[in-house]
Amino acid sequence: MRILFIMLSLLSIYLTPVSAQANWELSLNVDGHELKKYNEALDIQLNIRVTSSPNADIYVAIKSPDGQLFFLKAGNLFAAPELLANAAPYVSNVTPVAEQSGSVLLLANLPRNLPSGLYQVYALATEVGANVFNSETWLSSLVYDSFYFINNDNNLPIPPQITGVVNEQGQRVFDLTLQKGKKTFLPDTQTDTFGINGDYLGPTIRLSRGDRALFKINNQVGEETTIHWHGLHIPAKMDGGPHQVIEPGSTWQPFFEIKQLAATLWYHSHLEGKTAEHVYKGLAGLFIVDDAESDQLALPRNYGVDDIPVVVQDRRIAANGNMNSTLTNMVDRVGLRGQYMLINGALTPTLETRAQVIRLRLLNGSNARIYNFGFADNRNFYQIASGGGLLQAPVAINRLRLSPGERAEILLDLRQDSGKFLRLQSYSAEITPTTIETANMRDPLDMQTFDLMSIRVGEVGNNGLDIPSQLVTIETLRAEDAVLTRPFVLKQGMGGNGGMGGGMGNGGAGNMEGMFTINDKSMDMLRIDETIRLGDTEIWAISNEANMAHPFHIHDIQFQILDRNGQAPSAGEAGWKDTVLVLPNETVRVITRFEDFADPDSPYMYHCHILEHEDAGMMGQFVVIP
Ligand SMILES: [Cu+2]
Repeated sequence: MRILFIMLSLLSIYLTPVSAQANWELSLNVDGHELKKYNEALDIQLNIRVTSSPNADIYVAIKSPDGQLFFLKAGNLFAAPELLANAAPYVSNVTPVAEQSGSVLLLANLPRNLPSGLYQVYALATEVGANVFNSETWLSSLVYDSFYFINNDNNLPIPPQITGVVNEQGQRVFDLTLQKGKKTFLPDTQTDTFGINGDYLGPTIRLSRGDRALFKINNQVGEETTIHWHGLHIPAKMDGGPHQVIEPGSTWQPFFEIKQLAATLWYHSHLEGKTAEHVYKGLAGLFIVDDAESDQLALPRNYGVDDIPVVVQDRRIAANGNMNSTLTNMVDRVGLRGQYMLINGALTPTLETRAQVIRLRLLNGSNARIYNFGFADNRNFYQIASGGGLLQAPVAINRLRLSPGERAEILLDLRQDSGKFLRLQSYSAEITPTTIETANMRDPLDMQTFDLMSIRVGEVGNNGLDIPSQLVTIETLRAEDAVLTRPFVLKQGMGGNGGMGGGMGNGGAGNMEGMFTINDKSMDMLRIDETIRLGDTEIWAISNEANMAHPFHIHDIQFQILDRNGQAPSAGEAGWKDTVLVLPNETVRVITRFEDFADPDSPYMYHCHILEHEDAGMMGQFVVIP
């Protein structure tokens, strides 16, 4: 039973109580969990106790998320009511009985056409015939309960986890089929998609440091594509970038050993000029690496139970289900962003979990949108890993900014939250002034807070875990060990074919080819931009001279941030990373060591991880030579 309280502040705009005589004592209870989903039951219980007469009018009203007040009206107490937009007693002239209770509203299935949000329920007893809006004769206090409604019944899908089948050579063998699919994102519609061993996205690949893996990647999407292993430290020939094209109908068989720390990585299409379209359609999946040290830590590790993959993607979906990735206007220069939030491929879903410490592995798998994660109750959570591995210790935060391509792992302490629900949101308005300086390049969500998913906490769990105080020791790369500092200047121009001068004209996005550059150059598959000696430690100084933020990704290696405009990185960024967001007017210096793999003939990529920018040429190539 909820604690009842007088809602003077909230309801004072509707109701003006003067003297509560408290002869009548009401209590309200919305039965069950605070969060109700489409198709679930709603049962609003009213309990009435009376200490003395007179008769009363009982009012019960529901306030919907859009602020409308609806009054329940029934012939008798606990009979099925009508809902009226105008003030009316639920039941008039009720004769006092010592105590009675029952349902005032009982629905077997909540309909989908109700708006999502908080529903507030109120009850009150007044003198018979009193006008509830200006009564001076309340016979009870105003009582209140609430529930939160989500107008879908999507549970968070958990991508299947695969560990491969060991062959005679001791390799773990993975069969991946890139295929066309159809998927229902919006109710009653179908969307044409690409997927990996499924309709949309792919399985979570799970391997440990020291494992040797062989992938058999069969391309059935009907056109060329690639699969790149984002964040993996592997030979350039196995990297799956633009040079490792998989022809339609053929099978690419990369193999490599896992030679890096435990981390949440991912894989996705990386075809020259078509990365955005292919990832948007669904060619992506998670790639989780474990190691002996991380296996020893007291962290949630039960995949899909207390260790939850969370792939966040926004999508622009038309009412008929079509996912259109055509760039049309000034806003689209930021990259393709959509109004719908898909988490693991489901529209703003709900994770059902237990009241215990859980781990979320967050991947910003969007083409262009930057998220500023937080919870609606503003609670703290604990970042335990950046993209390339665990941090030294959990970092308590209530906001986490992740740009496209970046990952983070967080712990959520739900031990006291049985029966509650959490809403994971993006507090985008808090960061957009720094990430998109030009107001007319912002989309409607950029200056808002919006829901990504909810978490419904059930019974107390039994994983017995706490928030640890320490995690791992990170080897710090030292600036004085670097043989050089390589500058990378990110710029936005008018572009060769696109932008103001050509393409769409009139400030459209149109063809953005050449609009965004690195060191004044646009990607050329035949040009090697940087040559690096195997074993060298280098500083890369990435400067953003454009008016929007660009996430900079380097293949092959994990780096550490030395500084942002001379300032040491935040604790959550003081670990291994392969993608870093660089704000306008910011220079980020990162340091890394190029180890293990040299191949003068096969380049690795570095690029902006806004996929539309990458496709438009904001990418370069480096080789590591012996
Ligand atoms: Cu960019």
